[in-house]
Amino acid sequence: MDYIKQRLIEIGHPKADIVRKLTKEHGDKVIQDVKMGQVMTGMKGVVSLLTCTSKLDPEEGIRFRGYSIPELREKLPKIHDDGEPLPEGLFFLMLLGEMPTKDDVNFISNQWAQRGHGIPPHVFDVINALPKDAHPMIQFNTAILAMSTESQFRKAYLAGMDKKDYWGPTYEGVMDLISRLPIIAAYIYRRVFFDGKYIDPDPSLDWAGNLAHMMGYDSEEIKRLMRLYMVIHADHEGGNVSAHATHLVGSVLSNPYYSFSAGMNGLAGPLHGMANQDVMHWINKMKREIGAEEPSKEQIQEYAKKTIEKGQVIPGYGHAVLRKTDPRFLVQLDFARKYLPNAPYIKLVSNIYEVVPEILLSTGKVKNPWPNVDAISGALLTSYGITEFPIYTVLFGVSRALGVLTQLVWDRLYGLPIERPKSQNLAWFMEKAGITE
Ligand code: CMX
Repeated sequence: MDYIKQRLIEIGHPKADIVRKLTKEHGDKVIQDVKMGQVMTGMKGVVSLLTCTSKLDPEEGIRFRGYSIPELREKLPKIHDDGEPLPEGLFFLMLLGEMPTKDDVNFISNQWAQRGHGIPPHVFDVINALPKDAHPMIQFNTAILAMSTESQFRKAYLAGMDKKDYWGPTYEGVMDLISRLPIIAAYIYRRVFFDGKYIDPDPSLDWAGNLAHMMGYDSEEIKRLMRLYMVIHADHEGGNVSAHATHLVGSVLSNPYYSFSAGMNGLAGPLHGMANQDVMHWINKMKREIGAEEPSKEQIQEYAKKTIEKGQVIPGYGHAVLRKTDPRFLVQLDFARKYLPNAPYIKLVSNIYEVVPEILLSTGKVKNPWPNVDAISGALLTSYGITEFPIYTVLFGVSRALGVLTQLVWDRLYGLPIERPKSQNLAWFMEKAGITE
């Protein structure tokens, strides 16, 4: 058994005892009242999930095991001192709750490099059977499901396994799956946009650097961007759709591939991860309709107002939890200002940031008028020549695997049971409200 699994046992088993104690000895404790409005608006604010990998504060934004994004940028191991943190380190931190050393990061990097070779050939056949113009998220998710033939969890379950041991084969599946996602993502990218001219992984590169390399980008700056991108999109607590869907499906002991695939179906929605490409569509449509490469702030204002009047959302703005500018937006802006001070799309995104919040506020209903992670990520990728918008959500998905699959390992370490909230019909809610129609 490798030292990470050993450490998971040392840390995880006492925590699983606490979860059992909370259930058995404190199960009747009331922790929260739930309001009618919370149920009707997507369970906002209802505490109903146990997640330790990250915590989202409405004002401050995300913290991963207690560390903010600026702190991660400072403390997580990097390849170059002035570079960006390695996602391998964030995975270690989320998994074990401990800041990794360079050796820890190298261990994970090597594990993923080795395990990446194990993609069975039928997975590529399955991708190739899809039309080339099938959205990359369809191809990505189909490949994830096709890879579940490799699931060690199902084999171990059928062989007969103590409940306490479920986390072990889950961890193995999670490590395999994460190692293979960049290869799958790059394969889809090269298949759809570069006539199937594939690029082999470079064993000397880290996980995110290799993704950039296999996509066809070898500059150090793009690799830095990819590392940052993979870190900031990795996790956003347990209640976001991709995390919650992964957890929900995982709660019936579906293997990590099925569980993650559920999360990726959720990520493909325009109100979640698909927003990153919708932002670019919105910007380009605005440029076309206005007939200007660099629309003025007044023109952006007008266009944003029109979008709202048509009953549409402005992609990249708003959030179900956040009530301030997303720190994931700010860190990307910081990166852009350092490396791409004159990029037209970054200037445009900055101008949009200056005018759109006021317009959203003026609607009187938008709870958070500020930009989220998706408001700028596409502009950054585009500025580096990665102009194929449909791949953006796939990149988000590769990163999101780090968080939601770590959560899945912990779900199994804690021994969490099947998730089964209660639903009621409309008459029940009307009776509670004391109304008849
Ligand atoms: N543009 C226009 N209207 C918006 C808006 C936006 N960016 N954000 C919210 N609103 C509207 C909602 O549609 C809702 O309108 P109705 O009352 O008419 O239904 C109203 O404002 C209140 O919504 P809210 O409570 O502020 O926001 P929700 O928690 O319901 O939704 C989110 C959050 C992210 C889905 C929403 O802000 C949105 O649609 N944003 C645009 C899409 C986007 O950027 N999604 C990515 C989020 C980050 C991610 O997961 O990747």
